[in-house]
Amino acid sequence: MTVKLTLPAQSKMLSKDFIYGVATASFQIEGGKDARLPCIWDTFCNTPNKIIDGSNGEVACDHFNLWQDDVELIDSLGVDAYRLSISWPRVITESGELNQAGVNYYLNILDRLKSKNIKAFVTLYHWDLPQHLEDKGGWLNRETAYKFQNYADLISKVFGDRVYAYATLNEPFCSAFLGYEAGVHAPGIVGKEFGKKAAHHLLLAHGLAMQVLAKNSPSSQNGIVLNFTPCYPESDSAADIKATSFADDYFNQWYIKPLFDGDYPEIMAELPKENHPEILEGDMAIISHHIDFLGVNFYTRAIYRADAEEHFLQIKPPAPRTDIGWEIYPKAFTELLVSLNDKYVLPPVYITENGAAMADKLVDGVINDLDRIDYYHNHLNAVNDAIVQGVQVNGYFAWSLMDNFEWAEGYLKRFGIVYVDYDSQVRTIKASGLAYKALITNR
Ligand code: IFM
Repeated sequence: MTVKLTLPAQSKMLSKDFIYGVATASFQIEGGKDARLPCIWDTFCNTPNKIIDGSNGEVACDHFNLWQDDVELIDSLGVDAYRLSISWPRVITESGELNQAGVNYYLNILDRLKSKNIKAFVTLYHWDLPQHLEDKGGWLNRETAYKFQNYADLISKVFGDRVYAYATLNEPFCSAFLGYEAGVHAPGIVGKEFGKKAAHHLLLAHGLAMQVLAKNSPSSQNGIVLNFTPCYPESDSAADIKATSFADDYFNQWYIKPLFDGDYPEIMAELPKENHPEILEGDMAIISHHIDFLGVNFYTRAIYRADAEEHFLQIKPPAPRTDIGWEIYPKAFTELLVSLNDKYVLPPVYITENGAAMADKLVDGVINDLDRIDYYHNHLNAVNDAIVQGVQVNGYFAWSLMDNFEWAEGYLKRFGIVYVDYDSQVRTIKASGLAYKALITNR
């Protein structure tokens, strides 16, 4: 097991130009619920049996009150950048205007980051859709895409030059598939006929937001963050390979191909008509708006076999696995980046999330998470291998700055490089956080 994060001496990732950061998301850390409108995750948390530990985001890491200490904490890690998300229901009123108190909250954070020379990577949508929009159909309603454009327009005007990079959406796959097809995330809608419709409106929202970001904030890097779970066949049988390729198109390529090729994968023709999105003339041109960067989130891979009834069947991930049950397989990270680079004409890539949930133990005030250090070491080197093979990766963000509300898992899974005691809200930097800091500061 590795106890240090190291990279080959000649690695581009050891240059000072390579951006290292930590990432969070509004609903997962902020709390401060009374100072914003309700969102779909508030409703989902209040629905019995949706969150494993029955918890919610009302307090979370209390970052709403503790943000100044948290910015000091971020600074103390020596990072170049901080990736945060804006809570749409905190900054926009029900009638679509700015809520100045909410805006001020973020202006203060952005100004403090700037004063410390920490680049702000702002995500506009990390899943906390205002509930009043869900009440009108949420991402199944095309109008939501235009509401998002209005939000992006207003907020990018007031943020001015405080933002280094904007991501429109975080992981539209999760919003669309987990939220509107599998129903395991908010708003909890189940049905194959909904997922791709929601996905189309999310991607449309992305394209519409890109239009206003390009106009209001031409000097920031403007793009999107996609998550990928690369698909591998269980065997080299033709049937397993075909099933795996279908799964890859359904879960991964569905979200990236429209951005670069202006088209959905060909498997659309194999999906029942009632599952198709409604695509209006001009939509694909909006969706394929130029992006300055692609954010890639990677955690694990998935293995598939052919199935007589469904197109594919995912098998149980083999060991080694993290505490959330995801297989640790860094080679897939390299192969993913190289294959995306082969398939598409990519802009520069940022690894906007990578990390591991581990069963951390706080012993005598210390969290000796060697397993997480090992994970980071192997995944950072996997990114380096992709760079060596020609992929332009400009930065890497650890998920996450600190333990937080892990969606349907509640507070049971810890992804932080900083430990959070949820009773006292005391933060303790884990061994992985110290190792990350050493890597960054020793460059
Ligand atoms: O915690 C999430 C994050 O909000 C989005 N990407 C995956 C992380 C781990 O599940």
